[in-house]
Amino acid sequence: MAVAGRPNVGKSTLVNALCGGKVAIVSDKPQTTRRRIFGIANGDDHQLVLADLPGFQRPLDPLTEHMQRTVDAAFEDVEAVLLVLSARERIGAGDRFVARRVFERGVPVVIALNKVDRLKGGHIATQMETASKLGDFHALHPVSAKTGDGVAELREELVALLPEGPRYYPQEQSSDVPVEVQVAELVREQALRLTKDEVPHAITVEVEEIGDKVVRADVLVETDSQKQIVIGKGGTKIREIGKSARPEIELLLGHPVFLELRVKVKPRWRRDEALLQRLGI
Ligand SMILES: Nc1nc2c(ncn2[C@@H]2O[C@H](COP(=O)(O)OP(=O)(O)OP(=O)(O)O)[C@@H](O)[C@H]2O)c(=O)[nH]1
Ligand SMILES: [Mg+2]
Repeated sequence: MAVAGRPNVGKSTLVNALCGGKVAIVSDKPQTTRRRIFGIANGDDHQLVLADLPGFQRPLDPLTEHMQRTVDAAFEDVEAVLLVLSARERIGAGDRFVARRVFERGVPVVIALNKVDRLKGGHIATQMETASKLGDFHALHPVSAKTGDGVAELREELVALLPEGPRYYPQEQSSDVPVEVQVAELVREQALRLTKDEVPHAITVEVEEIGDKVVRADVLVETDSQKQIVIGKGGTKIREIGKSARPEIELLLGHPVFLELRVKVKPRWRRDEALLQRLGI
C-alpha cells in the first residue's frame, strides 16, 4: 500500500504511528523523505506493508527527479493508496494534482485528513467536505499522526483492504531499511532539525563504519559556507547534531557508541548520479 501526498503533510509521521514505532525520519522541512521506505505494521493475523514515499513535486534537479521517479514507480502495482492531506492547510491545487494521479490508478483510495489536533470541529468538517470532492474515495478518516487520534480506526480500515496471503516479512521486522541507512537517516534528522533555509536540502549523510564502539559518518554539504554553518562556532552545531542523534542510534544498535561525525563539502552531490545510487535514492 503506497502513502501519497504533498511534501510535509505528515506521511512519515503517520506511517510511524500506524507501525507503532519509528520507521521513517520526520522534520518540519519539506522533502524530508528522499527514498521509498517500507513500514511494516504487524498484527496477529495480518501484515500491513506501507510504502512511505517522498512528497509529490515538480523535479528540479537529479535528486528531486530521482525522488519523483520513486513515487511514480511505487504506483505501478499497488493494491490501495493512502492519500494524506493536511487539515492545517488549504486543500488546494497541489493536493488535487496528487489526487488525480492517485485516483487514476483505479485502486481503493483511503484519505487521511491529518493534523486535526487542536483544530475546531467546524473547521475539520469543512476540510473533510473539501477532501471528499477530490475523487471517488473508499474511506475518509480525520486523524492526528502526532497524538494518535483516529490512527487505530484508520489502521483497521487499511487492514480490511488487505488481500489474504502470507506474510512478506518476519513478524519482528518493522522496516526494509538497512541499518547503515537507518543510522544515516537518524543523523540527517537531527541535521535537518538544527539547520534552516537552503541548508537542510543540501545535506546528506553517508555512514562509513558501524563498529562495536564507534560509528563514523560523513555529513555532506554542497558548499564551504554550508559546511561552516553545519559545523557551527567552535564545532557547537555538529556536536549538538551528534549529541541528539546518538541516543536513538544506540537504541537501534542496542549498545553504547561513540558517534564520530565529519562535515565534508561535496560540490553538487545532488547531481551526482553515482552517489545518489550509493545512497539508495
Ligand atoms: N500538529 C501536527 N503536526 C504533525 C502531524 N503529523 C505530522 N506533523 C508535523 O508535520 C511535519 C512534517 O511531517 P513529516 O511526517 O516529515 O511529513 P512528510 O509528509 O513525510 O514530509 P516529506 O517526507 O518531506 O514529504 C513535522 O514537523 C511533523 O511533526 C499531526 O498530526 N499534527
Ligand atoms: Mg516523509
